[in-house]
Amino acid sequence: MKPVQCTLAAFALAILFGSMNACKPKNAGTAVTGNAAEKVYIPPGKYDEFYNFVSGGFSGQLSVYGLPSGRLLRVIPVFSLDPEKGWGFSEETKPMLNTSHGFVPWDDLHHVNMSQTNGEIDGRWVFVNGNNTPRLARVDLTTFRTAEILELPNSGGNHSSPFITENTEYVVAGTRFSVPPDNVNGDVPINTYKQNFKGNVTFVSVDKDNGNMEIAFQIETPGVNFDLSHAGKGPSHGWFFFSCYNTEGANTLLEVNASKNDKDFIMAVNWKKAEEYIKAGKGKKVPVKYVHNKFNEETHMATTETLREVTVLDSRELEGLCYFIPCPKSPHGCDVDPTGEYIVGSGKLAALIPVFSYTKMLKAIEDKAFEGEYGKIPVIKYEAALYGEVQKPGLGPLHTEFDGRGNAITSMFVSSELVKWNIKDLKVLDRVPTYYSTGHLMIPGGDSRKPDGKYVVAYNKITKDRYLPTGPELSQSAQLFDISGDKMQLILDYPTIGEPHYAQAVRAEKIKDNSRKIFKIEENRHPYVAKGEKETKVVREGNKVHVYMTAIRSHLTPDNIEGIRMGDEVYFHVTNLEQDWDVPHGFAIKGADNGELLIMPGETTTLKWTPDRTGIFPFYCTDFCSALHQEMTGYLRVSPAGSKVPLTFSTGTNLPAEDLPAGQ
Ligand code: RUQ
Ligand code: CUA
Repeated sequence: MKPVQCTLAAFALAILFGSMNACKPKNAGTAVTGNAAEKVYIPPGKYDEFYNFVSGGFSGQLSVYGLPSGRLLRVIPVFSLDPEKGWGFSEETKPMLNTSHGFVPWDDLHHVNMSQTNGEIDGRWVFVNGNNTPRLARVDLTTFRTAEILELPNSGGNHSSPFITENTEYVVAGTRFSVPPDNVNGDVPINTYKQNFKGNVTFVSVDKDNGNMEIAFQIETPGVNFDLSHAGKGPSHGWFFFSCYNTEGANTLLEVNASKNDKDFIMAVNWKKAEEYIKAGKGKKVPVKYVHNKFNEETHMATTETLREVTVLDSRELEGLCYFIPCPKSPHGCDVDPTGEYIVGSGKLAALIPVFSYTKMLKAIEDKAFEGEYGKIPVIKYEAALYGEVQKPGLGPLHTEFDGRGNAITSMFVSSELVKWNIKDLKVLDRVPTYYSTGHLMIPGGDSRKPDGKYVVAYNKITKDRYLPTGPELSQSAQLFDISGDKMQLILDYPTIGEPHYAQAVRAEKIKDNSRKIFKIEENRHPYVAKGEKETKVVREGNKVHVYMTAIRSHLTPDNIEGIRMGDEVYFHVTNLEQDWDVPHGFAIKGADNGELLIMPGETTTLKWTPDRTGIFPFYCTDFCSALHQEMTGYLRVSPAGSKVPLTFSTGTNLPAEDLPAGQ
């Protein structure tokens, strides 16, 4: 496709013909200029300045890049199976992917929000959302592993999530799809949307010490689609803002029927008020079913708990809880500036960006400057809450981040560009083309009270001609811009894993020294641990056989196992005895239909294996751990069901008869 200059007409055509990505900037081939290479070059052996946590979109994982180099450091499986780490393959991690619908090993991970203290990113946890089967996850930044996954009831898609308050009191989850609540009969005609479908936003509390999540309460709302959100901060701490579309209540052909209203809404929620209502017993206990999965670092095991009740507040009955602010044309991003005073709504189909004032909103509520109600919730007059509009910013504004110097940068999906504007006078200051169709953008700390306004990264949906072709699917990309001067300067362009949506970054110092190196073997409380080779054994319990195995450079104990029979279920519980940083061992056995294991120092991990034939089955370590890694192997013998071969196991002693000393 030839790049075309974007005009409003082209924009309209793009919408009409369903190709929202039809507009491409001119001179798409423009290369980086000047001293760009120098600005992103990290010499071998030196560290990056920032960790950048980037959503993997439909791949369900989270990836970690260094900035400014753009080097991929890690992929963290969350709502995904990962053969690199055995995530979702080991018996210990499988429960993490349980839901009330059963094992759901794949989801659509969009947004990343890091924990904050006093409005600053503190480097403790990253929260991410599962968009399809509604879930929230918390990743621990000492281990770079998913520590917890919480399912969300009364929701149908969890897009407006996970956004947090300035002291990580709450993580929120607004449902993308309104649906009949879980406790009513949902077997209703789809075209009764307006009567039967309800919206819902969930406030999940986070334990200050260990990060554990719990649903504090939900707020039932009229049936709109919640898109994105951000918490108030500073003076507006205590409020949450959610963008909503489909205020038309359409249930079919939304691209037309949910795009009719000139304005949709930003919903302002007074969550301090919600807390008061909860205290006063105004919440209704509602029967639901959802699961909560937690990984325990001492037992090295995940557990699933099924929960059956939530407390729901009714936004239509409880005064002062929710307000709607009209916002032009299907708002997407909903972003609050570092001072907490300005709320930016990005209407994807709007030709301007409205900026609302928190102070004016409060005044409007006090003066009852309402233009009416929507589903019994007061609608504040647009002008009464509006600070001003950014005129002609570009086409298809999606998301806004802040540089901490009084400026905002907004991503333009349709006109493929980043646009910098001043928050006070709402004047556009600079624009740069992106390649192409930018979704989210990210400034380190750019949604916090203290942005680190040195770089902005654009996360692009389409790369077309940017990289070597790779078949029908091309890579998505990230583009790094230096924003320390007046003009944004493109300095790096690199492909990403999966489809990046939101991302966050933080100075490396906030994380790197807390990085965990090993699990202490003496603290291992796995029920099948072997804390030394002396504790290794093979135990038969009916047709279940438990192998307590250890791994250390460069042998597995036991490495000869006989007496396994057809019909057995064999559990290899492998403990890595190493107590050194960066010395994992792996485990694989021929015919395992269940993948392999990767075991960190001091950890125990289990592979379940069911032999499907008799014979000899080699097993081995899959991680090249020493010069004698190729020797880190063993054999297992499978005999027919009912065989009399005794159960034996050993390492180093099962020698051929002719090698044995006389008399043995
Ligand atoms: S949404 S760009 Cu979830 Cu904007 Cu992705
Ligand atoms: Cu252990 Cu290779």
